[in-house]
Amino acid sequence: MNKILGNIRKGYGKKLVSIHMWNAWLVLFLALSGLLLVGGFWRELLGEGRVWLKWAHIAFGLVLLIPVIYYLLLAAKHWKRLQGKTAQKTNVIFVLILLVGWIVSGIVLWQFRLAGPRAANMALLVHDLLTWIGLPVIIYHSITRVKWLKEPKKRSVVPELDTGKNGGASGGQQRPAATGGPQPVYTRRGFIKLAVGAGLAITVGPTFVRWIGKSLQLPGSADYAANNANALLPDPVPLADSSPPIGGGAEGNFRVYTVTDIPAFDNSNWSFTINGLVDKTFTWNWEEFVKLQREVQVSDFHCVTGWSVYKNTWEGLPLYKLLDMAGVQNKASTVKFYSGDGVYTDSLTLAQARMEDVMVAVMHDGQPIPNQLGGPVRLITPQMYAYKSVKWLNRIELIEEDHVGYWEQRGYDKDAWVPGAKRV
Ligand SMILES: Nc1nc2c(c(=O)[nH]1)N[C@H]1C(S)=C(S)[C@@H](COP(=O)(O)O)O[C@H]1N2
Ligand SMILES: [Mo]
Repeated sequence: MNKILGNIRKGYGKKLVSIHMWNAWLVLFLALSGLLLVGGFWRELLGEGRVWLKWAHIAFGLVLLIPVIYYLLLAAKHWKRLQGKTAQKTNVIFVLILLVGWIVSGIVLWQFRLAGPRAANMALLVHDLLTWIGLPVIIYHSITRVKWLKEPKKRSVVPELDTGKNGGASGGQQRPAATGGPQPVYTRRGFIKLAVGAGLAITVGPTFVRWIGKSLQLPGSADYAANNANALLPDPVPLADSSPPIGGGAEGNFRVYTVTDIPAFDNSNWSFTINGLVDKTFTWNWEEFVKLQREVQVSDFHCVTGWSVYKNTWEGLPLYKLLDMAGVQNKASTVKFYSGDGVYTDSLTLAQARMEDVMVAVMHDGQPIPNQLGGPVRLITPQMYAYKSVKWLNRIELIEEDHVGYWEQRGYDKDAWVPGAKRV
C-alpha cells in the first residue's frame, strides 16, 4: 500500500517538476522575445525578423496555456499538500495571476482589431505592468533557487513549485537547528540573494519609475516639448482653436518609435517638397512653410501594437489642400511620403490621401511637434494605424505605381484601417 502511494506521489511530483520546467523555458523565451520586441534599439536591427518574432511571441504565449491548464488540473491536490504553508500558497497564486494576466492581456493585444483600441490600450498597460513586476521576481527566483545554492538535504521532491520552502529574503537564516550552533548571518546564499536583489533594483528600478511616471502622466515625466532638439525659427503661431487646444489636451502618451537615430532639424537643413506627377512642384523652406494657412482638428492616434493617444488637437495643412495646390496629374494614383530620417517611407492611395482628416501636422496641443515625436512636421492619418503617420515628413511624391512602406515591406498589413474607420 505504502509503495503504491509512494509511486503515485512520485508520478505526481514528477508532473509538477515537468510543468515547472516547461513553464520556465516558455517564460524565458517569452521574456527574451518580448524585450527584443519593445527595445527601441532592436527595432531597426531586427527589421523583418521583428514581425516573425512577434508571431513567435504570440504562438509561444498561447502554448503557455498548456502548463497553466495542466497545473490547474493538479492544483487541488497540490493545494492540499501546501496546507499551512502560507508563503508557498501566496507564491503559487502570484505566479498564476502573473501567467493568466500575461496570457489574457496578450490575447487581447493579439486580437487588437476585435478588441478595439480602448481594450488594447488597457491590455498593453497590464502586459507591461505584469512584466515589470513579474520579470524581476522570476529572475530573482531563477538565480537564487538554482540547485547549487541549495543544501542538498533540503531539496524537496517537488522543488520549484514549492517556492518559498527555502525562500524569502531571510532564507539564509532559516537553516534547521539540527545543524547545531548559532546561525551565521552571512551565508553564501544570503549574500547572493542580497546581491541579486540589489542588482535587479539598480538595473530595473529607474526604468520602472520612469515608466510609471509616463503611464500615470506625472508632470515632467515625458516632457518631449522641453527637450525638443529642433531649432526652427520662427515658431509657428498657434490658431485660436489650438491654444488652448479645443480637444482639451491629449489623453494618453506617445511611445517614441523610430527605426533610425532621432533626427533634429534647423532652418538650414529643413525643407518641404511636393513633387512627382504634379502640375507644379513646390519646395518650401521653414519661413515659407509656417506662413501656409493651417487648420485644426481633434483626432485619436492608434499604434498597431496596442497603445493610443486620444483627443489630440493637431494643427497643420490638410493634405488634400496641398495636393490641390500642386495639381495632381491624371496618371498619379499613389501618394508617397518620405521621412527626413532618410529611411522611413509610406504611402496612401490618392483616395485615402484625400480624406479630409489626413493632415500634414505642425503643432500638437498648441505647441510645435517636438523632434522625438516627429516634428517639425509629421503626417497624421486618424483613420489608419500610426505606422502610416510618417515622422519628420519632408517630401511628398505623386507616383503612378504602388509603393510598399517601411513596415509593410517587413510584414505589417497593407490594410491599416482602424476598427470603425470610414474606409475609402
Ligand atoms: N520616420 C518614422 N516615422 C514613423 C515611425 C518610424 O519608426 N520612423 N514609426 C511609426 C509608428 S509604427 C508609430 S506607432 C508612430 C509613433 O509615433 P511617435 O513616435 O510619435 O509615438 O510613428 C510612425 N511613424
Ligand atoms: Mo506603430
